[in-house]
Amino acid sequence: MKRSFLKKKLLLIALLGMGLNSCNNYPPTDLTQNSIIPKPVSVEATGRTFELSEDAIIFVQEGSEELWQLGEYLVGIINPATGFNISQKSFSGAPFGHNIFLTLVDTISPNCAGDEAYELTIDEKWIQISACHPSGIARGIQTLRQLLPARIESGHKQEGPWLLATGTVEDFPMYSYRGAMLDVARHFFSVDDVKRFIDYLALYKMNILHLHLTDDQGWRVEIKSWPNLTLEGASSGVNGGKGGFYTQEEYREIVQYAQERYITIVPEIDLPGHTNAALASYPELNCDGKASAAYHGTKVGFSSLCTKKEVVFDFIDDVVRELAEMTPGPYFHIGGDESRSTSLEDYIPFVNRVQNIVLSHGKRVIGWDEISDAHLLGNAVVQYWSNDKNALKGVAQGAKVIMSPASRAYLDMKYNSSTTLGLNWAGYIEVDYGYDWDLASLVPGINKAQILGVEAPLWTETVTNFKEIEYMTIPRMLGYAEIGWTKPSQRSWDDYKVRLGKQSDRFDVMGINYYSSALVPWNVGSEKAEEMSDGKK
Ligand code: NGO
Repeated sequence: MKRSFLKKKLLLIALLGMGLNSCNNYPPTDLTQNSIIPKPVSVEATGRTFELSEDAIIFVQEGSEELWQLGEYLVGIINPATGFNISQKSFSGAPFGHNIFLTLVDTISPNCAGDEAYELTIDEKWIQISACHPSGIARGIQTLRQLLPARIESGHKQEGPWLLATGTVEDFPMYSYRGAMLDVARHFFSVDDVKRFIDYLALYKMNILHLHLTDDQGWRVEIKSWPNLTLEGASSGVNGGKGGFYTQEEYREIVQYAQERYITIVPEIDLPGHTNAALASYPELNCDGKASAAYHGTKVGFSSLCTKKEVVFDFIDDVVRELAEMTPGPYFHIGGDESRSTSLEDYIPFVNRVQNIVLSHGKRVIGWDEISDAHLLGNAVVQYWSNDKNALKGVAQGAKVIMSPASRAYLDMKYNSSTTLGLNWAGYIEVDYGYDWDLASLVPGINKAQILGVEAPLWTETVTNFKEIEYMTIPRMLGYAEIGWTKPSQRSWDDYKVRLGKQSDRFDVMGINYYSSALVPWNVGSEKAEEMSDGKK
């Protein structure tokens, strides 16, 4: 009895939702009325509707293992909520039937700008995602996902129909590095938490997850040649947090999960400061040869590896080697920030030597903007977070810059004075303030050609669980995704806030604990979505 009443109620709500929608776009016929984030380069509508039905097949162009895996990923997006049993098959040739096609081509319109360019065509009969590289197909799949009704995000069967407006999306990113950072050192987060975070990045076409793996409060990744790092150094956390670490197997699992979503993991080992956890694990890394005590506070700048000892460089070489072996991406982050207990005289040769170690293990160096004091080698990258002069010094040495200005892009800054989580040393970052700026006009002297992209770091001194990660990250992260992808001339807060508001249905179905800023016109349909998530939130 109760069940059928609930069913009827759901149906009524669904019909009501459709009724509300019919005023604007139901059934959907106008693809330009989409709410895609990041905003695509171009969207053209052809005025009709495609219905995804249970007899659809995902046809994957034959001969590409990567495409086959992407087909599998798309099946995983579609089947749970539709209740369909769609499968994938290899094919070559022109699209037909009511199917979805993933196709690699030599060129697309406007061109194969970068590896992530794609073209999505929704015909009345079929859907096709074409790209020059599998990474373009991966991004196109996320666009298709965003065009499907929000209830596609539900892990269990929902009522259809599954309708999409027809037309074409042509798209490619402005910057090649678009990411977020998760500090797993101050508070530790499980492999499942990291995977969920990766899922959120993927949905908005971010392609980098920087993991801040070590700090004063904890060492979070197993290094087999230096076992005490995790036997001792992983058991602490801020305010007596229980700590934890990733075994090498778990780290590889994270890397692979990210890779399947075309996201690169950037591991960071913060050096020579922010190293108390290492100094507590191995006395020989300290200048006085005595192990330091575990640290549970939140002060910065008090620790330093003994930069004059050879054993310190043996240690770094082992750590970089083991991590580099498990990291297929091109980057290795050496930290380098706030080394207030290391004199500049010691800091410069130290950073120079560490860069060589990283290069010898085949990786490209990234460091916080302070590393520009050293002689930057190879194609080092400077991550700008607070000091314009440092970033400019890096640029003067030919380095590329990742833009992570604390006052605009730190996910741990409070939204406003009533936000309970987070810090405010760099100011408050409301959703509009986090969105409304441009990478290439923030620091005079640093322009587009010198910028690799954008990264939004989430430091976790005050963030203790995944719900809190969500609250600080969503919705600001979507803004950084768009800043990195979409040309400034195509972006405006007034246009963005409407598209952002329409994401709330999706957030609700996904059970995301987001910050519902009063500046955003959140979607009126969200009540319906909440019902469908079974009150998951
Ligand atoms: C700084 C500091 C981190 C803090 C963070 C807090 C950098 C690069 N170093 O950013 O250790 O956790 O601020 O906002």
